[in-house]
Amino acid sequence: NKSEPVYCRKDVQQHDGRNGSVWVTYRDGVYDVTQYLEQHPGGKLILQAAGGPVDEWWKYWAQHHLSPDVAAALEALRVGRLLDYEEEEDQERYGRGVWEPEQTAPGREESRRTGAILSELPFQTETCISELAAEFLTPKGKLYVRNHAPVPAIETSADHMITFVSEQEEELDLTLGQLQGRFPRHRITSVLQCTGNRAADNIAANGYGTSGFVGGDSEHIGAGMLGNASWSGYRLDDVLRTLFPSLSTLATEAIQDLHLTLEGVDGYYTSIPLSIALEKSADCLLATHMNGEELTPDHGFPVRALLPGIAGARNVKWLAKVAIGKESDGPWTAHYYRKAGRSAPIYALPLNSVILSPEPGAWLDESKSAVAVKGVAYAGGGQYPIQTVELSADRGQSWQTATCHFEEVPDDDCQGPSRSWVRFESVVQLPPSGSGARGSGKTSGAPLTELWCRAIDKGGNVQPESSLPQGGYLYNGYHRVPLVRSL
Ligand code: MTE
Ligand code: MO
Repeated sequence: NKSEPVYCRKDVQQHDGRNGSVWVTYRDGVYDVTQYLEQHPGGKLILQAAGGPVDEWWKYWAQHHLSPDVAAALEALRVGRLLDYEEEEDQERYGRGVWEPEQTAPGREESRRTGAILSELPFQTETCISELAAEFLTPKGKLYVRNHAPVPAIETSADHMITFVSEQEEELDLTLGQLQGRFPRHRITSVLQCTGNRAADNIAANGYGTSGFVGGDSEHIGAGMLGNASWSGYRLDDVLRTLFPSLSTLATEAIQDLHLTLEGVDGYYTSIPLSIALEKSADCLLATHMNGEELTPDHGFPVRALLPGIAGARNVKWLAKVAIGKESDGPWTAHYYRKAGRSAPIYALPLNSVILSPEPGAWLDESKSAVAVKGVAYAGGGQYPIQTVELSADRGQSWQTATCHFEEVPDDDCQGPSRSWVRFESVVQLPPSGSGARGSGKTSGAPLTELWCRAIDKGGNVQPESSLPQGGYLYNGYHRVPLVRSL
């Protein structure tokens, strides 16, 4: 379009949001995104690109590259053409230091070995089920990684600063060294689970499921965006009540209205109800260590929120700011990680259990009458700990009780119900060959049977046969593992 206005980079720079209008450039286009700010799923985060090229920023929040919607939305906002320029000169003038290419973070090689890589940048993995079955405490290199952006380069632990904000009192900057001098350390053993774990099962049951992961479909997301570790650091309730004494004078109703926004150095932020953060039995931590060792960069070095029983998405890594106030209006609270119909943000994880061995599709000798089964069960954010796990080899007609191992970490300081997983095992009797539940058994590769498992908590709650769609997240129906007959 020849009649289109032409702009140089300086012109675009004028529209960096400070004068109320926001322009960005993409390839040879100049776009006025001012009106779009309200609709943008990422909210005002787009301001990070204001007055300059949006590509760099897209590289950072990588989901944009994969969505044709984004390009279409942008094209509608085109106001002109960008003048050609020397690549080199642009680098110098517009290079933004924060978006350095990601370093190979320590521990990442092991993640590559033990997990299926969902994407390299941002780095995302799902741990292989066989790796999860091996230990009670998932080692750091085996815990799934779910990043939304590049890992921020943070060198220091003791000097790393967290800003604490409340509406009532003055803002406080405290380094981890200062927190260490003021607060006792505590250890909590807990599961960490991505809201999108078991997305494939959700798709099979409900036709829709999402891991929310950046870059593609979720049909392959099994049960490996899950791990169990012993986390240590400072209790969030301790820290907040000490730093903000006025919290203790607030009425319960006033607390009910407040939220705690947790913000990471990478720019990711989300909130949880303040009542959860202040609840002793919620056992929330500002965690600096995992299984007795410093966090690795991928898991939030030097400090992350560890919120037992609460969806992984709220467990903000590389914590920079902790603020009491309104519910976050950021994308990861207001747009993603919400319940059915986007009705409300997801917080608590549901009661769940998964079979870790045998793996789906495992071959079973036709002559065998029993199979050894192993797995894990956890209470999520529920009120009651795990009571028992049941297994079925005849599609729910009969159930056999598994043996649960209620392991404990000796110095665990958990005040509420255990948020750790419970490992279970059993030798499950298979229905006699030829019975309907085992299939005809004559075709090579035909499913022989399915193993099902379900967890029951001490309050009598039973994991459901199939769970309703929760915005595509949090599937907790019976875990079903198809087994295949051998020749
Ligand atoms: N915190 C920050 N700052 N940035 C992130 O991208 N991802 C969240 C959460 N905290 C994320 C974050 C999501 S969706 C999950 S599931 C967990 O971190 C994953 O933690 P892990 O990578 O240590 O397993
Ligand atoms: Mo997640």
